[in-house]
Amino acid sequence: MKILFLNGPNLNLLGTRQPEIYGRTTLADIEAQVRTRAAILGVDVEFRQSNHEGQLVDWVQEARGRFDAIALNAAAYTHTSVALRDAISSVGLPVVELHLSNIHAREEFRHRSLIAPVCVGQVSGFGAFSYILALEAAVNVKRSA
Ligand code: CA2
Repeated sequence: MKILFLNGPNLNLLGTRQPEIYGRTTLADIEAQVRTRAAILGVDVEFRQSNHEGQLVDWVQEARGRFDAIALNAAAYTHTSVALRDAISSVGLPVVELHLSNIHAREEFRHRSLIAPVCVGQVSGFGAFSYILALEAAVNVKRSA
């Protein structure tokens, strides 16, 4: 089984700026943690990050036939991107929405996720552990299908 992790804009800055909100863990640290858990679960993972909406749309489209599920931290595009929502709804793969912070406990504009209705579920608020939970959820969705 192969799970694709996609990360949206500014997540490349994790661990280097605003540690009071996003912590001191870098995206590379998170990837290492996910890889450790993936090995235990016996699944392959691929990790990507882009600041560009179109690139994320391309990656979602291209995942069909190459991956079994997607774990997606769309970052700010969560709240704005109809294009990403349309890509998710047509890819034919389970997509797990994930966030480091609890988007429902933050500013009003973060409460609405345009992608939530086309994802299998949402993990939000557990910091780096949200990625582990999203991995577990994606594997469970596929194994119980
Ligand atoms: O909590 C999350 O994972 C978010 O997806 C993070 C996004 C935010 O727009 C979403 O509402 C919730 C922001 C990611 C920006 O990450 C930074 C990391 C360090 C410094 C600055 C930004």
